[in-house]
Amino acid sequence: MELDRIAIHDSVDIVFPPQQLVDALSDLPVTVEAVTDGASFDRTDGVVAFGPGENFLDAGWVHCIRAGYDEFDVDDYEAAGVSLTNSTGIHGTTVGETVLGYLLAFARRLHRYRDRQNESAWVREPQSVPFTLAEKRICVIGLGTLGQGVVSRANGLGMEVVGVRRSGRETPGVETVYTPDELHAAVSDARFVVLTTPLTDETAGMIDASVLKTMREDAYLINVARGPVVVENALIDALSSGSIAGAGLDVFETEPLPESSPLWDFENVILTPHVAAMTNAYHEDIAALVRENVTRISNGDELYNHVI
Ligand code: NDP
Ligand code: 7N6
Repeated sequence: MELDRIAIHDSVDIVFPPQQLVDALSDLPVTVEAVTDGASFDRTDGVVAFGPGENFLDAGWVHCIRAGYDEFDVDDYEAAGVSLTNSTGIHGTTVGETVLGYLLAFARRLHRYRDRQNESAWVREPQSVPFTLAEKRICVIGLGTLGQGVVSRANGLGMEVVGVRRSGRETPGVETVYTPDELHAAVSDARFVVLTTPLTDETAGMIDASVLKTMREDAYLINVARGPVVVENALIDALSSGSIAGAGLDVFETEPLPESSPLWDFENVILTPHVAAMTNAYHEDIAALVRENVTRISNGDELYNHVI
């Protein structure tokens, strides 16, 4: 492919101002400019965007600034002969630290003390409630960039780490790696079940009522993957009946989470608005990925992180 221009689509603004990426790539030997919806493209254009957009199939290459490219119709890209690349590989630290935050808050009760601080209330949790993470079992479902970011931090806390991955491949820091058909066995004795898989036909609805029922009553579900990996109504039922202890949720079936969702009202749920990966350096990580592929395009090499 011949590359003359990189168009930074304004959909990236949900994560960083487009101009930050324009500036970070300004030394490239191609035109780099911000564009909005309605812009037209041709086969010499690369487009950097948050999600799918108008006229993208006219470009030569589209780079998604997210790891999860589930909103893109991959078949359309293949049929149009347009390269699609994603941003897996950059979120291990951000999401790993966010998950660590949920774990520490639940164990050390920080979310409850913040609730009470809002009411100027000096009230201690019952003695039986706080616990430590050391030696507790965590099950990480999906052992790629996000999963390994969680695993290394859980290792650092002295937790017992098990996991699930499609291939069942051995993974550093994970004592037992299960395959998806062993999901119930994997979650059954874990105090924390952390979801770090892509949203695919296989993972949609993977955490359903039967999996939630298999989890321990004192277990927490953490979802930093995609909302539809969990059957949200089944989760609400499990939280209402106390069949699990709580949940840390960054992603939801519908985003933004509707005001009417019961999930807002559980004191044992920590909700974050799809920000587990947010960082003021996000544009730098994207710039490095784009730069790598500009080099590969000029050398005629296969694109890094290519989906299509
Ligand atoms: P990776 O491709 O690095 O890792 C995906 C992992 O999921 C792999 O270990 C893979 O197994 C495993 N997997 C795939 N299918 C299944 C399955 N059916 N059952 C169990 N494991 C499975 O992706 P990332 O870690 O970079 O990102 C994962 C997802 O997290 C993204 O697709 C995105 O949806 C979400 N995400 C959310 C963010 C947020 O802001 N909340 C930020 C970044 C990502 P194997 O390796 O064996 O094939
Ligand atoms: C940007 C979120 C992904 O899939 O959804 C995430 O990479 C990105 C803060």
